[in-house]
Amino acid sequence: MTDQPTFQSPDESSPAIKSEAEYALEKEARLPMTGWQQEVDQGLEFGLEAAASIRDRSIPTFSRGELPHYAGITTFMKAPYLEDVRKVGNYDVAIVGVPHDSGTTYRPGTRFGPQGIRRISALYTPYNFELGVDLREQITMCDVGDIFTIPANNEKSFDQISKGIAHVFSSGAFPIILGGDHSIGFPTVRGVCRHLGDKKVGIIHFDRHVDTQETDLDERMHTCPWFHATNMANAPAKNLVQLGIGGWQVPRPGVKVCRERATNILTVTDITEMGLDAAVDFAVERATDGTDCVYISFDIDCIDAGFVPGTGWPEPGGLLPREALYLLGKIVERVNVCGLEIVEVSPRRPMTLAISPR
Ligand SMILES: [Mn+2]
Repeated sequence: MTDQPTFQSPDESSPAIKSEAEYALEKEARLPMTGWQQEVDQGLEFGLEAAASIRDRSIPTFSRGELPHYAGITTFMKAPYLEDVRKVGNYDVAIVGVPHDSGTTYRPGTRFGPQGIRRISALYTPYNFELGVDLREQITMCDVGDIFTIPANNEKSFDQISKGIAHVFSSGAFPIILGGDHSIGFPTVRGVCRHLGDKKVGIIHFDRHVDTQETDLDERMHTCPWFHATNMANAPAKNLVQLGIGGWQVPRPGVKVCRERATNILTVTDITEMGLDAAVDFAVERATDGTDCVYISFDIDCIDAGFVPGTGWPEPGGLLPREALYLLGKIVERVNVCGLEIVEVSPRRPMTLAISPR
């Protein structure tokens, strides 16, 4: 993505102007097909060769692997289900579900987020046109299933989540976490911090809400993760970046904490007026200042409620999906990401789900 500039301004002295699409076509030609061939071979071995009338002999009798997209067992993007989590370190990336919504202060349902995201992820291929990447060819990925959360007890659930994320992180596999409500942001970061020693982590937080108050309804709810995360020495508040904040659902106790701890907030208007690239610079500079890695917490409600009605606290006025995807894509190119979570997906509406696996 960074090897070539795209959308160069017209200049008669340099006739070789290329669009993003032209670069994408070239990048695809450089991608191998090895992983695809392995999947086909294994499909034929495990799933038996197809009936005689099937002309495409790469098709097995029993669906194995990516195709058809409506078939099969719904792990995330049909990655192999890793039953023995002790072996998670054999993979580059591990998908971890956290079906916890007891931290919700309004609409429950995000306990079904991991299932919902997995289900809709079957719609996606591992290849992305503009990025010129094919996950099947370039990384190994597994789905370790879900953390066993305790529905009536946030604190016990937090302990389970921190232990599970610490296990994945320390194995060397990159954790991609499917929430769950945003209360899980504290125990996920705590899990990463357990293996950071004296290293520091910056947090980049996409959200309409600040999520920085100490307690809400007398407990550590989904309005509270960053108060507690930034109490840890490994996660300084000065490296907390909060993108897309605004509207009529931001609790004043949280705003007071942001002011006292000097977190780094951009509203949606800030982002659109300074421009997406300047917002990326802001986020990267603040999150990496004195830190060793960056944790990304993506609340689906940072996107306008018209696109993502299936969430715990839908709020109008958020980012467009293309803006959020652009910001996320540019940020992860430039920082050492140590974990990524997607939270507050409450799978009631298809569009919320369609955006969440991205
Ligand atoms: Mn939120």
